[in-house]
Amino acid sequence: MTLYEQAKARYEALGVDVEAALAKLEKAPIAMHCWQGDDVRGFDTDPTKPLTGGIQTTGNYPGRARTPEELMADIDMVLRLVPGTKKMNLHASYAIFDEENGGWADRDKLEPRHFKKWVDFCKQRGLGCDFNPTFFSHPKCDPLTLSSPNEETRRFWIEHGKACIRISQYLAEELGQPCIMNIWTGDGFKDIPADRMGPRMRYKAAMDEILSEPFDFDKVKPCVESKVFGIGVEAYTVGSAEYALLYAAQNPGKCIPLMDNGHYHPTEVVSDKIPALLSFFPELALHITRPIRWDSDHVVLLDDETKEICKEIVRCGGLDGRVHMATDYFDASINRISAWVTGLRNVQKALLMALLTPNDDLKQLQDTDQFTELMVRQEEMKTLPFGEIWSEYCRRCGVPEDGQWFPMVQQYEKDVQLTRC
Ligand code: RNT
Ligand code: ZN
Repeated sequence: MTLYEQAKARYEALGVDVEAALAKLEKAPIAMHCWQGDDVRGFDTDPTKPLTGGIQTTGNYPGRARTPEELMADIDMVLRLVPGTKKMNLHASYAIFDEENGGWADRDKLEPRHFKKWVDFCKQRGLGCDFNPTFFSHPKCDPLTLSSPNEETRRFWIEHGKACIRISQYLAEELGQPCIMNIWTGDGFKDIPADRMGPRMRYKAAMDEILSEPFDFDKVKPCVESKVFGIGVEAYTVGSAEYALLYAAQNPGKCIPLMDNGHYHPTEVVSDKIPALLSFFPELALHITRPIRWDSDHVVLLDDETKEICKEIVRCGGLDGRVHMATDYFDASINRISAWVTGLRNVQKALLMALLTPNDDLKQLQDTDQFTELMVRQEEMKTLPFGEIWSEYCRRCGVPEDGQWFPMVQQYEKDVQLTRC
């Protein structure tokens, strides 16, 4: 018996169908955020200007992708090292301008043609693509966007949102997979506001206008992402948790809620919110990240909360299309490819662990008040030979096992990334 077969037998003794788990995981799409590769800078504004919107990358590790070609090459490297079904996740600021498509266009004037190169990239690799309007790092942030009291500012950003709906529809149609289009703004105030409701009413009206742009909800899934605070907007964010959740609740068939697990108070957990939301919403979207003390967007580790989030995704039927998963983190202090790969592989690992759990049996113990046995069984799961199943999964997906991929990143860093300085 191989090590895999031995490990498989251990899980099967607990009633787990290992083959079914592997097959299910391989099909579950995870959207890979393009912005880990270049520290969220994009290609449409001056890359030397700092990020705005309350988000921040820290670190100046060498090798940042500076052009679409470099970013695509880096993404290709990541795709080779991460098992399972990936899709791309682009921000509008990653529009590619060239002479053929008329050169630079401002965000309110973006068109599908500015994403044609990404479509070609995705088609060649069989990937779907998610999308995000970019309401930050732009001179038209005053600093508010969709909630600005300035009519001209608001109009500009509404037009951006509508343009992004059209681009999302184009991506979905070209690639034959739904496009999750996430609306997040960093709108908020550093200090105690005098009017908390006005900005929210303006944001709501602006969202209504954006979503009045025609789209097919089977193809384009607009989301709204909430946040508790950001750097420079410590006192108040317009798109708070209640605001975003209720906006989505009031717009069924038009908007779904997106939870980023860096966007809550430190003792709140998204794992518990997943079943709460799925009790009401047919679908929800996630940004999987790792907050340390605040929304620091650290690389996702195989930590307890990541595992718990993935357990809830699996148990609540999330892999059957109800939960749209995406990663969202940006670490500029380590090799960016390694950051991407580590986080994406960890999401895959946590999902596999959840799929290798005898969830029905454990539920049965809970429903029959057998909490002593439930604790023992759950604890014993933790020392099963998971690594052998994971290695087998990597082999079947044609990607390197743990221990094999990092030397490839080191080589790529030497050959490619370090020549960029
Ligand atoms: C910011 C939000 C948002 C961004 C990306 C770049 O706190 O999490 O999702 O990280 O859109
Ligand atoms: Zn996010």
